[in-house]
Amino acid sequence: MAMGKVLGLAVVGILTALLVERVMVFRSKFNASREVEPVDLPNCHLIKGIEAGSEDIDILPNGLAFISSGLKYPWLKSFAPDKPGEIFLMDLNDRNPRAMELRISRGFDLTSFNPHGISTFIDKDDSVYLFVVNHPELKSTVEVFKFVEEDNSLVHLKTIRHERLSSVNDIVALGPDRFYATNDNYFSDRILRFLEMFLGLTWSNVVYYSPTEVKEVVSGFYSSNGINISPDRKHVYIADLLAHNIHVMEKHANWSLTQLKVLELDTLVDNLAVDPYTGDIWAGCHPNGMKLFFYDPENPPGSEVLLIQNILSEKPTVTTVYAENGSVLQGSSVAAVYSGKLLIGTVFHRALYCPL
Ligand SMILES: [Ca+2]
Ligand SMILES: [Ca+2]
Repeated sequence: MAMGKVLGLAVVGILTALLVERVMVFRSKFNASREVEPVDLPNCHLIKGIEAGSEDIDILPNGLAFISSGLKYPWLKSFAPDKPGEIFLMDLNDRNPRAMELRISRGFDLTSFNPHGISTFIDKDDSVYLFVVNHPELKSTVEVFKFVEEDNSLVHLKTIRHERLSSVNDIVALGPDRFYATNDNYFSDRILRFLEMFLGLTWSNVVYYSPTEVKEVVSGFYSSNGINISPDRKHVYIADLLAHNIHVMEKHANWSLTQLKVLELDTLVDNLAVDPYTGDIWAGCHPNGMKLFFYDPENPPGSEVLLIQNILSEKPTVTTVYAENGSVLQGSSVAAVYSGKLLIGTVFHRALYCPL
């Protein structure tokens, strides 16, 4: 056989081996073969009026819950692709809490509203600010609203755009004008995002934003997703969706972050909620990422809620509070509690209310 043919065959062989290896790593990053062991909670019910997602939920210490709904995002299903997104409010002090759509002040472009991660901030004067990651035309902006409880409305204060905020997934507010944001991918283009995930690039990061300084504070994630802060505001928690873990970071006076530890889990961790009273972390997780990203109504993505206690200790406790195969709730992305009531939100499906 000619030398050229042998070489050609060797090259094809090596490329095939590399591709097979890539596919296997990709499948393990997406937990492609995992099926959930169901963990049931009694007396849960689906929340009326939420049909096209409840990707992120943030509950104020007084029991008012904000819910972002209607996300349209590359590689993700939408049940209402032509309907603008919305923000719902639920008062968890009510005996039978209902989800009510918040009115948004005039002058804000509602038709392209595509809300994703959210975060609240309570100022010294008790003003409540709601920060919302928005994807108008699939770009990334952060919208800052002031919540006016008297008339159930959000007054739009400003739109923040920045080249470092290129593919924002979630944010955690640090003040009325500053936040940390996760960029879940380096690329925002649909095909390039797929390649980024397929090749296993760790180009995803976390950015600090303020009016005077914008900087990358951590990088090297496969896909940084949910971000939140401890009640004493000393530690920041960052979920890496495709690495199946949560990074515990120490926050410094200049807003830089250094890593204290990483908690490894067997699920794709999405948003993180922190109980303001106990400091417990509630994680909305995707047991099987393949079912989430390649949606099949016959075999839908399931839901999984983890409760993480004493994360700073030697042995944090991880409890599966709820797990389900998608016959009730598809693609849980967030879980948050207030006074014995649990809300579970999803990327594009419905939302669940569970008394604990
Ligand atoms: Ca959030
Ligand atoms: Ca998220």
